[in-house]
Amino acid sequence: MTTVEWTPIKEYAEILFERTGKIAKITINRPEKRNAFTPVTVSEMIDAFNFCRDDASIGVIILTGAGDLAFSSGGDQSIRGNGGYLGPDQIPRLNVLDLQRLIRIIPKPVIAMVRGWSVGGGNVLQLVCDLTVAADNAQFGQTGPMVGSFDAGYGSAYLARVIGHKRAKEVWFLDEFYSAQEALEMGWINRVVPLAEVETATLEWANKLLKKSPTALRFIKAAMNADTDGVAGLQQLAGDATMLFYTTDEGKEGRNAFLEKRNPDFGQFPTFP
Ligand code: S0N
Repeated sequence: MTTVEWTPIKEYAEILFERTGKIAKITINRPEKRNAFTPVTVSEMIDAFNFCRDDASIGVIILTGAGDLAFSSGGDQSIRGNGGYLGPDQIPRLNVLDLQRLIRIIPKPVIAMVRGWSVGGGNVLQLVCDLTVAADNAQFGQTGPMVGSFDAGYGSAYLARVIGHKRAKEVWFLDEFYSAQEALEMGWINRVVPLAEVETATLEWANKLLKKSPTALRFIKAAMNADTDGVAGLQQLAGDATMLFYTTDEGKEGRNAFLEKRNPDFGQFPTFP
């Protein structure tokens, strides 16, 4: 087991946000509540993910929960009001849905590092991460129908894509917990390691990812999203294609011709079969 030095990036109330080299780590820091999240926790995670998105020196993001007992137990039921979860402004929110989208569209790999419970909306966060490395003490489950809630978006429809319809219905209808090994066999997660090795194993994968072409990883992620996310997924893939096109001479010719008040000469550029 190797230990690394984590340097704080920014201070928050309910999360930790740190980095080691090009790897950022976002940690839900409410271990006394099994890392249940509030609208504040979620807003802070959104801020941290957006920071990672803009910072070119960050290549991979790890999402985790503080302590060995839980990745996250989902929405904090003690502040669940009518219509959503209540933060200091008392406006009922389900802002975790915005976070799910952000994890999906951020053009960098996101790895969930799961210790202990991964439950409810917390488990959906694990699901929408690109890869999941779990400790052997991890347990996975959806409890919505038991506590009077459900996530019929990524939590259900995307889960069915990942583990199959019969399994996804079993998970949601029966509200049981599954061991890390069972989750691995279902294709719900990617890797199970002993608890003491989970950070080392996650960093090992993060470092492998850092050696790959970021643009290749970005397009692979966008292409898989395009397949599962409909027009929104296509928009992401198309946006990435536009970004690349802007860097080409052909793309620049259109802009330059407009600014120079002349007709563009696109014929000078090669076409490929
Ligand atoms: C996680 C569990 C299994 C852990 O059991 P364990 O280890 O025995 O610990 P406990 O003693 O039960 O818990 C320790 C302390 O933590 C508190 N706590 C745990 N989970 C939560 C929570 N989710 N909210 C608030 N507090 C929590 C305990 O109360 C205890 O505190 P003390 O010591 O003071 O008593 C077990 O704790 C468990 O089953 N937890 C509840 C899991 C759950 O049902 N989560 C909510 C599921 N729903 C969502 O997550 C909805 C998510 C969402 O935002 C959403 C998204 C999309 C669409 C809709 C929704 C929607 O809200 O509906």
